[in-house]
Amino acid sequence: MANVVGQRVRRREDPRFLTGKGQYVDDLQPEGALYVTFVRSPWAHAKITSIDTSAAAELPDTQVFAAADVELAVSPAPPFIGVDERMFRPFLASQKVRFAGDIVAVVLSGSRASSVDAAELVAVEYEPLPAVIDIEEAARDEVLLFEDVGTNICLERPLEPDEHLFDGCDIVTSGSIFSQRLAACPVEPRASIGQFEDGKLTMWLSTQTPHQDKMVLGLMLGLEPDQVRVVGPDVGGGFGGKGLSVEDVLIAYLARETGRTLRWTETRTENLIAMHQGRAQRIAFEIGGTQDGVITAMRWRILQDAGAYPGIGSFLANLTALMASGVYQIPKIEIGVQAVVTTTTPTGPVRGAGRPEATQALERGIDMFAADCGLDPAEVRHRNFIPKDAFPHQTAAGAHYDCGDYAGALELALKSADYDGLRAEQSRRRQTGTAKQLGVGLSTYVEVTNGINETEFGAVEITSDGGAIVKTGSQTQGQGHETTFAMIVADRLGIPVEKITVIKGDTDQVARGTGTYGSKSTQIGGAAAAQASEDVVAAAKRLAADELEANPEDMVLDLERGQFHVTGAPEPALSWSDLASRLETKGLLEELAKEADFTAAQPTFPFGAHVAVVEVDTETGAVELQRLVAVDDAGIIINPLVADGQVHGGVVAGIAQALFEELTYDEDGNPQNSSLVTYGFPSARELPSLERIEMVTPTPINALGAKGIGESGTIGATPAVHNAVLDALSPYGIRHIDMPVNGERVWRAIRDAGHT
Ligand code: MCN
Repeated sequence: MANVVGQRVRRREDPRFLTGKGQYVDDLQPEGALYVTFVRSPWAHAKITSIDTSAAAELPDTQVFAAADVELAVSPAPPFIGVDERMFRPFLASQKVRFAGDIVAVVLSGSRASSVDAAELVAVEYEPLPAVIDIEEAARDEVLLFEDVGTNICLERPLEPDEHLFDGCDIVTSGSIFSQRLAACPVEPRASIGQFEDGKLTMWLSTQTPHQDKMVLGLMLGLEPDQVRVVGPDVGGGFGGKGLSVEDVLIAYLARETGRTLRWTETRTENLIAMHQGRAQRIAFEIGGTQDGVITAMRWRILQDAGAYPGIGSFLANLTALMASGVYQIPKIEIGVQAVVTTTTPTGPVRGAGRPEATQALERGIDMFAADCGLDPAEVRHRNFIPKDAFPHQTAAGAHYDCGDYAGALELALKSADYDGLRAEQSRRRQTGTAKQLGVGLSTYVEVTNGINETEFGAVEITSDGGAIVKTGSQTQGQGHETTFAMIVADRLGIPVEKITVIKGDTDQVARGTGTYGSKSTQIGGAAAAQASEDVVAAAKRLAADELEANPEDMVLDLERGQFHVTGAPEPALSWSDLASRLETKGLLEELAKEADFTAAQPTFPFGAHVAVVEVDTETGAVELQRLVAVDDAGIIINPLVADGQVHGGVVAGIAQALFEELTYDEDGNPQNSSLVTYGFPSARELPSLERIEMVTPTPINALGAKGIGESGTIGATPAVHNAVLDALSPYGIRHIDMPVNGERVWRAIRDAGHT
């Protein structure tokens, strides 16, 4: 049963999901639980003058808590971000609210309906303050969110501009890209259940990071590690949005305080307002180079919206800065980073998390620079690629790339898309003057996975029937780990996938872990499982040798048959089940259980090239995406079927940013997209069939040769589509339209250019 890696094995978890048998937090239905409703501020920025919970608390089986009733103070931002602690988020706002959605009280009641009714009775008086939703305005510090801090700037890496940076350049192209605010929008919203029994807290969470959640809950509640258990059952999507939230900590705390089991499942509206949001970053860029398209210098000023309380969202701008050089050899790069607080929902990671922003600015900038040089955008990319033989490669932005073949990826994408044919069709349409103009957009990208180079845990144990159990610190939210981790182990043990069980997401069952984000699970969690498998095989060879009275050095594992025998003598042989049952009788089966903690030497850098083809109706502004050709190289692919799914999902998210999705606030800070009617989540109707082309450049960084694939599509697709729309409009002299480049924006741009 060896060599299953690389095969299109169907996801083992799908029958469960497709037949409605998935077990999500809300399915757990604990007996006698109280339902939690959070009372949230309707104001973006206001002083709280009074909170009266008495009417609500009079309802039967109902309890109400405001800031004065809880000992939890603030939710600290991770220390590595370096945020001023006066900007930490209070669990319950008491003096001031800083976004529409800030929590002012928590209601616990016997039913979902009575909990919502009671929340309506909590009377809060506010004294409104001016909202600040625009990042440039926030940076001017005219309206302050934290008066005692005296500035809205929460993180800064100042730019010290070199006035000679562009000396000698024939052309300096400048522009600015706003990567608009997005929602992670998992199909399953956030949900948690908290229970405190016999001195132990158990939290069932819809989460990406059970072990980290356990650690933080312990710290916040003053509990020892053996007093906290986090269980992440099936998770219906996370997309970067699901870790331990302030809501979860409040539920844990109140479960302990009240002695009652508490449950919360947010509504879609609550999810779109209160779960952290992504992107919300502007990059002002200058790209300088020669007339023949060689880039020699670049300057970026990054301004990141942290939302009301700075956390990971502000830190992500550093990841953007790290990836500024992209796939290009740019000798001189200068970057300044600022993050500011605004009276909006706090920001955090959403699929791509900091890297899409870099690719969007760089790839749009390259197209503009190519236009200024009068050259084809593909040609300019070719003139600036880091060559295939220059790896490992350190960029001027500070990234250390493992391996790559960027020119190869673009060539493959152009050939697959028939680039020359597309350009010919484009010029034919331009000549005929038809309203339906064609746009062809390119993007070549490199991204970083396992970006902060973490360690992941994996354990493998042989069961008495000769099967295996894999325990992993990674936590699947739909990525298919139950299949791919079993495949990784199957290939090393020679045990069929069907006999391998993957256990994840329960801190009482899995010793350690970091969780799933940054597309790192396979390259570190998978590598840990592979390492543990190899350690099991080494132990098994020694024990099989004892059983067969042979020399351990002479033992081999026949991976096809899953049997141990002496080299060159297939008989006598011991299968895994023979060996396991013999060891079990001797009380030695646990010798076939091994743990590994895998740390890589550095992150990996997946890359690729996307080509988008759009048809733009120049009379109505309507944009129709006709083709999306995606070449994504994540090294050795464990399961191409799963990777296809990851790329499809990722590419759709990328297309959605370019064309459809955007979270906005009105000038008073009211969220404008609090349902899926007003948030432009696309459906299959808006999308063409995607064309995925695999390219494989194995990484030397781990034994699997694997890089991450979970976010690549999101990073590559957006600028390809954005560039395609602007390519269609280039004859009108239109150089920029903000994303999402929807029909209205395109129509306005054409009108403003004097062409309607
Ligand atoms: N894989 C593979 N070969 C590789 C790399 C990965 O076969 N060379 C497989 C993996 O084994 C895994 C899947 O592809 O089954 C994704 O693996 P990986 O790239 O390691 O990423 P993670 O498992 O760490 O997933 C995280 C990534 C992120 S950061 C977001 S956001 C995201 C994404 O995955 N959120 C998702 N994909 C998602 N897919 C679903 N369905 N739901 C989400 O919330």
